[in-house]
Amino acid sequence: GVAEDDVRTACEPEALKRAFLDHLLYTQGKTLEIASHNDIYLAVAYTVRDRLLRRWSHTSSRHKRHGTRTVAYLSAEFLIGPSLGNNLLNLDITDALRETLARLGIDLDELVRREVEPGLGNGGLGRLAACFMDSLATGEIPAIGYGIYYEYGIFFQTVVDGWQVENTDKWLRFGNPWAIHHPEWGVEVKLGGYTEHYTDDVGRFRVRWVPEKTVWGTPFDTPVAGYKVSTVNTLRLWRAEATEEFDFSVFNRGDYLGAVNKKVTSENLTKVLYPNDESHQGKELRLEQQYFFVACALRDMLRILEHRGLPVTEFPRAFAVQLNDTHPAIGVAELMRLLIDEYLVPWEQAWEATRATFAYTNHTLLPEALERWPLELFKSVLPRHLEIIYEINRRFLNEARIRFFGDESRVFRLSLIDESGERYVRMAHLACVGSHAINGVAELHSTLIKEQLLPDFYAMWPEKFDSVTNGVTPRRWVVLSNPGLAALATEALGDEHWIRDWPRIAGLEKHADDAAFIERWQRVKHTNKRSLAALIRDETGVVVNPDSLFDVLVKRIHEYKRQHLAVLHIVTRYHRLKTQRATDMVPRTFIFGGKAAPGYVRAKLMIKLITAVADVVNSDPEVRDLLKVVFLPNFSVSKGQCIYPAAELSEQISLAGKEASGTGNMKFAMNGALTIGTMDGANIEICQEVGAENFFAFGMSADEAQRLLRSGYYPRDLYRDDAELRAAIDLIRGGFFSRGDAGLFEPLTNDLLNEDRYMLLADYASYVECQDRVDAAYRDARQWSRMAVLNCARSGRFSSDRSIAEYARRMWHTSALPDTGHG
Ligand code: 26R
Repeated sequence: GVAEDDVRTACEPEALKRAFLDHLLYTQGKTLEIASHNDIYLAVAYTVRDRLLRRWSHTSSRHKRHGTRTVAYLSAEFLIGPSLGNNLLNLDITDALRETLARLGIDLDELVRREVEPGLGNGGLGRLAACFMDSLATGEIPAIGYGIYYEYGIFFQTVVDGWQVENTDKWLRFGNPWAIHHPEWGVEVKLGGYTEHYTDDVGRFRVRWVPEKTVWGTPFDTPVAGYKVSTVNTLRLWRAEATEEFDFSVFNRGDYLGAVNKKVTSENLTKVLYPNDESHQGKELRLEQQYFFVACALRDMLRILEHRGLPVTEFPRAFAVQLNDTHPAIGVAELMRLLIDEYLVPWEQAWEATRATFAYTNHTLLPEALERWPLELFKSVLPRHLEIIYEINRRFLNEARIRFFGDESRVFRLSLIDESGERYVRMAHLACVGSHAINGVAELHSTLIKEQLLPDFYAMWPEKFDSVTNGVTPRRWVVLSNPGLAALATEALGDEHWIRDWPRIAGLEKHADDAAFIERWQRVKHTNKRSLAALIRDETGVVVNPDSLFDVLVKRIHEYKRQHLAVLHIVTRYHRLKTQRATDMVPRTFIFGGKAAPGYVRAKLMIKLITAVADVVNSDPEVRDLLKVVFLPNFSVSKGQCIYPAAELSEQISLAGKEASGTGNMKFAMNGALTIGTMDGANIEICQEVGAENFFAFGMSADEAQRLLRSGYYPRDLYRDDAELRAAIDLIRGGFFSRGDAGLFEPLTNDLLNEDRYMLLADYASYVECQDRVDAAYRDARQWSRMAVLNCARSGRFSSDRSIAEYARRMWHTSALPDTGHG
């Protein structure tokens, strides 16, 4: 246990005060009188970190002693959000520290509010990895998250004249107190060059990889504390540096600037996160990033194995490696390379160990998001891995030929190499062949993987395919984000067990008809809405009415997510207000947020469309309070923490079959927003859990959408036959929202009329009709709140604690190693 707490780690107010003042002086070199905001923040953070590290060292030695299987979660993204509040919560020292600092005249809550967050992820996939790290630690499952320590995270979004503008995210500018740099655990990573095949002095066939360059990877460790347990796991992110030997060799030839230049090039490797979501381009640097962190991670695991005195053949008993999408899938070939080339393990044995080690989670079905690397590019970066992939493929396809006797077309489809045109390495196929388990992230998504994405693999190995519905951590997304709701839940349920056992939130259900409870619930929601209104005013200047219905759509901007369908609905409402006496309309505030990939022109135009409609609607006096539209810039974890608790209606309107799961949908439901959504991803499961009568479902099912597409889809007919739809589209394409510039939104409207890949027009009427039912329901405030309570109370399945328990049992074959306090 944590028995021997000393002045550096004790959690009483006196010890905290001492520790804080010590850090202020001896780490920051300041006294309270001259300390800046950032000095104070850093001294507080170091004070908290000391307490994490004490537990962390206990956890590490416990894990070493017991030698249990450790989960290695490999992810190119970890979108962890701000750390201070979360660490205080999990260490259970928020109140003690708040009081201590208050006596020194310091406002802890302001430090928490102003913390800059590391944006080391794009969206759903990166945030899921962060929720999983929280649940792994809380479940006391030995785990290490491996990823990249990007110097610049996801760009900072501003909106200028209604357009997205990207700014570099210099999150490290004022220092990062949470991570500890460990240069002593650095590893060398080879890149490029060629291979040599030779016979060694005892007559064995060997391969030597002669790289073009090497880079040096060093880890930055962030301790990840579980909620009120003594387990502290590790998030280990790697930064690339130039290798010393390399610099010297160039330097010695007298080319100083050349040497420095190469150094800069090496360090470019981990400079910036690729801001693309769901759209893969074969960029060399991205492949290098992926290989870099995976090579570092596997080397690190081998170091740990050795440290524990275990032979390399024990690898799968020591580690369960989870591939978060295909971004780390090169790990399959890298582990094979390490085992056969460096440890001289025979192929069959190496392959068995590799498959026992890896499991693969798929996060998208969109064809443009599936990673494929042009063969020539792949070969130039990873020549040895290409040879190994060829050999994996040769053996695999021989197996397939026997299994599917005479079916060469199936063999062609299964191949790790796409040979239908220009040749590519198919990363999903590599991940699939090299793993013992493959899963989708919601039930529908997992079914579609089996039936449509990888049907030939499913035919070959049905037992490998599984489904784990995503989840989100109730610590960050309820306790931290929504303290009002947390207090209410604790009072109604009589204890705080629900925080670690989210299904207990079901206990709120029996209060759904209790008038006093409902009144308090409404007060909490109203307070949250006022905070969000203040944020909106500060960031956009728009004043919104906290008594209006807060209707929220926040997520990455993408055509398949159909933000423009929400715009068509808003324009329809506006049109009604201008042409009819629509006096019974419920006042609404439509709140949008989300980033567009910088190169995704169409998505950026969607942002411009939202802001253009907002400008017109918000300044039209005739509309009064009935309609307000805001685009809140730079949607992030911090913004999410303000937004989800204030939302009343959660917009989840992707075309059915396109959104793998969605996780924002869960954050909304937990905070008591009702969902208006399609039968897509985890929406289906949310609807099942909360009951169809508490969920606004609309639109085609995935099946119906596919059938319509196959039978011939003619969006222009829908436009012709629906007067309201026609009016909305005509307003946009006529230039009404663009000062008469009819050309501005033409790329969008023309696409809707002619192709409409995501079938907005097919779902439009159903969506608008459903929104009218939302109005009707909102008019009865009591009844609405009752439904909101039921949404929260019935969200028990959507905690990431449940997801992690499923992975642990079914994929990782590992369980909790709790700290009993007896060593
Ligand atoms: C550029 C390319 C290779 C790339 C493709 C896709 C880069 C990043 C992504 C992000 C994808 C994989 C992603 O975030 N998918 C989301 O994962 C969430 C967590 O499982 C799901 O909830 C969400 O539905 C899905 O879109």
